Amino acid sequence: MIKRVSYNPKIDTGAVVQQIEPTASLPYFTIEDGSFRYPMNDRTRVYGLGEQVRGINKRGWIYRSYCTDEPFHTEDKSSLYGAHNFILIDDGAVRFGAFFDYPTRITFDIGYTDPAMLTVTPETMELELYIIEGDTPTEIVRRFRSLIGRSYIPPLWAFGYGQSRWGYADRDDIRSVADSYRDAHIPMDMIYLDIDYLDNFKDFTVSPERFDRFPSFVSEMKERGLRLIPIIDAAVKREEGYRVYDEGHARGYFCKGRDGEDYIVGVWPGMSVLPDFLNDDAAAWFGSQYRTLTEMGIEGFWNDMNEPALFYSEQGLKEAFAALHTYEDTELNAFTCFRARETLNRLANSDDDYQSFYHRTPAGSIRHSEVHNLYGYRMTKSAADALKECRPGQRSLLFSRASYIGMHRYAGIWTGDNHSWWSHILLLLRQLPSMNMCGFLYTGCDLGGFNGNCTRDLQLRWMSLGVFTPLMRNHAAAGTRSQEAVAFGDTEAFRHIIELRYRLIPYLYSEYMKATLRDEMLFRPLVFDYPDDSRAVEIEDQLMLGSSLMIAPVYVQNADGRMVYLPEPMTMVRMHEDYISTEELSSGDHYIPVPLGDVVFFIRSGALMPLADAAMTTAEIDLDSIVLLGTGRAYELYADDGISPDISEKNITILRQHDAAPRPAF
Ligand code: MIG
Repeated sequence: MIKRVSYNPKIDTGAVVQQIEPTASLPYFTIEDGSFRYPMNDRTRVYGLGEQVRGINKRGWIYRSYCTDEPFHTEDKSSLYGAHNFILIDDGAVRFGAFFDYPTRITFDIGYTDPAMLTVTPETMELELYIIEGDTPTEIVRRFRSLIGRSYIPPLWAFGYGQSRWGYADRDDIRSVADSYRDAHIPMDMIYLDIDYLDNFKDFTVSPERFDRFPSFVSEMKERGLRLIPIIDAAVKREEGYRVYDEGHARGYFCKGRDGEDYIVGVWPGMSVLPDFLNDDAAAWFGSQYRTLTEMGIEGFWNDMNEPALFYSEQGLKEAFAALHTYEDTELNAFTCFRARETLNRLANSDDDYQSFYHRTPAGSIRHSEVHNLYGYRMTKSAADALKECRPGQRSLLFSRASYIGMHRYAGIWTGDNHSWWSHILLLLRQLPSMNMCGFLYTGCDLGGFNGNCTRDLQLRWMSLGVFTPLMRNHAAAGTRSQEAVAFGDTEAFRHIIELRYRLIPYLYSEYMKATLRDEMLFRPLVFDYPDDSRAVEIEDQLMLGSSLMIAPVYVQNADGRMVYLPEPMTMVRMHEDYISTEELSSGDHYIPVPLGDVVFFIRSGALMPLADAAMTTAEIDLDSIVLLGTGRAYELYADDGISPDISEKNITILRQHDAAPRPAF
């Protein structure tokens, strides 16, 4: 059962696809001082909130949905790039989900102020609240997911491995990345282009010096089995004579300041304007610009800086310089010195700016700060809508940094600027099920860490988790140590791990498509599958993956293995170099040795999983090579052409152990 309580929101966020008649009474919560309150007992667990800091059970902290370009994903933060306002409350006796469909800042105090109180505080009461009931967390999530609509369907090739780095400066850099992987016999499907490919950071341009004759470069790479995936930033450079700016400006498609003029912000290209993605015409116009690149052979994109991230605004900068002048020739003491320094730091992503520009929405002019969390969503929807037109009959790869629930129907997300820290392996693990609850299935993080310097062991361990995430991409910030699979000397261990990824793709693709068709989670906390197991409740460093697997990655430096809890007897699968071996284990606790470079995972009792031969690209994966591992009898393999937009249960074939397997083709 889903109940909707409506508090007359200003605009339709577009999160929900089902029509639900509003009910008058509010179940479970009481309202006090503009907050929704729910008393928690000792056993209450709270899940959800998607891309956030901290654990799978969110209890014991205060979280804020406010799309933020946050470069430090530490546990003292409250907001990252996404705004995913779904929580699932389970206290044993009472179980329900709550989705606060609200386009701007909303706070979830989950036992932070009062350990026994859950308090949800939106800025204003103008929201839709959906209460989702069900007997189990799995059922509640399924109902919620049917409320918000089917998740984005990536092409098969998007399950391949991708190499990225901010700082690949020109065609030769990209060629040498491709060559180095080929020479080391490491599979790969994609190379990403960061802002370096742009002409002066201008969207929908390609540097004529560094990437001239781009279309022929795109096809050269495609002949090698590699797709180039360029980045698109939200802001557009203000430069007369730059077609995208001129068109958008003439048609009034950029966000306006109080004076009715284009609001000027500073981002990568310098002084820039913000496309008004909440205006349908402006959004359609921006989306149509992607055609410039699809016509050059591009089939996928990543959308960045769409919180929107602002370095400064023209106005803010003026004020800051004026303020700094007042300190000139004065003797700075501790306080004034810090204040002076803060004057510049405060310029980025400032609330003053978010309150100073406006969108022309179907519901009239709305101040950005009132719809902040929809900006990245609408940018990415504009791209998805346009890609459907530009590339008819074909899926595209698309993922975004900022997001709101609803965007999951159009694209995936990556988890932004993490660090080369061991703790961020675990952070990804914990974000995965939470993002899945909110509909985001195509996800992954910058493997090896974005900021900071990676080490060989960190990258190997991180990739050993990355082989399981739909988006498997190695990405790093400019100026950091190289962390490609070929960057640490001995490449063999990396080759084995990335080859394992390609061997797993029939499983990952099948589970992804089934989860999409059936509104299920790909990654689940153990307690969702073993609700009566009191140990499973506490486990936050292992996950269920799809119908057959459990994963338990190593995330501690210098560890040679780890403790793993098996809620039931399982088949342990070990990849050691090129060899796959299996071993039956009893339920309970086991110390599992996992030498660096080995990958270990577990198959549930009575389940099977397909494993194919390794391949150099997704196009070369041979389903005829599939072997079935595990103790089950049958496996539902999903296989289609990997490109057509429509997916269907009809594409499922049952593979049986000991039968001659049917041979569908990708
Ligand atoms: O201000 O395009 O999260 O992946 O490499 C940094 C440069 C802008 C942030 C993205 C990151 C990307 C970087 N971008």
